[in-house]
Amino acid sequence: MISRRSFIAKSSFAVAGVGLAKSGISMSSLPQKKEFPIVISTWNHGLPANEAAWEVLKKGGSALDAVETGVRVPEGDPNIITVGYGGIPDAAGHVTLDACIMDEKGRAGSVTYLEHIKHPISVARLVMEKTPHVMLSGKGALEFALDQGFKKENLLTKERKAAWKKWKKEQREFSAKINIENETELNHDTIGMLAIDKEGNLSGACTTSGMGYKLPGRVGDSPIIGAGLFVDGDVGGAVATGMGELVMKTLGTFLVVEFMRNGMAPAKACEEAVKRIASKIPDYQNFQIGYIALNKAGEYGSFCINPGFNFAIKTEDKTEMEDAEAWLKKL
Ligand code: SD4
Repeated sequence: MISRRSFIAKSSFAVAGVGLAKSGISMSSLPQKKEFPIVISTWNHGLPANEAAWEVLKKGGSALDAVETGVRVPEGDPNIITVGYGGIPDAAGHVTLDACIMDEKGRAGSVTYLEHIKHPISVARLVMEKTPHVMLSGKGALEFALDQGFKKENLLTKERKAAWKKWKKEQREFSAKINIENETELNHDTIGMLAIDKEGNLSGACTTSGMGYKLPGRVGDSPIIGAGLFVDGDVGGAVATGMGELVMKTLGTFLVVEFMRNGMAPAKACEEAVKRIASKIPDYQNFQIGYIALNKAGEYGSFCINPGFNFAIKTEDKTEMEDAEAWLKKL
């Protein structure tokens, strides 16, 4: 189902990492070389997204431009069926998208329940830059996007429509599977990305089509500042993936950043936020949540509820995937 540790070996870390994986120690819980620029993002689709972000960062571009550019890659890819164009629709067959973006100055923008626009992250950025608001939703978000020159498109691909019809015919109900949010059993979900640029500024982005076959009208954690994404320029940032309801009930990424503010390393802060879910949500074992975090010093970390969550890291001398440590040791 998932490659446990699919390094694209470029650094000596890769060799060390295999041994560490066997010993159950995540590399990001160990002291790291602090280096900028850096970009990290969730799941396997983080690798190509990081590459696009890196093109911006290596030329001295801003972290904000980098995260927007990076997450636009899965948004535009119809084969990534949990983000943007080609995303799995809701139970009524509508592709409804959630996204948000935040920078080191504490500026934030978000769109929820947005239909017909391929790149919700870019709309979220314009909400941040061109309006006095943080969040636009549904019809209003669409009207804003069209006013800003975005093109109205059909986001439901032939394949997703056929799969939705089959799902409907079988009269199946919405159900969340750990690590898998689609019937093809591929490992790809929401993309959350955090980057630090050459200047040391940190930004984050998060974008998704949400849980497949969700109830019409449902909005998840991903566009909610403090739930799906939070950045504090003095401390660091965090993003979340998985069953958004658990993140919303615990304001997960805000919590991770607060733990880092109080001195925790990123991996430990993610672990404590997962433990908060475990202590507050009775049936948490049935769901996946993965957090990744990056502090201002360029140290990163992750943690998840169930094994199977991984994330992508890109620096000058590293291009790799890392498995997050899990609170529950077995699926
Ligand atoms: C949501 N958090 O809509 C998103 C889904 C997700 O990996 O992250 N999937 O609840």
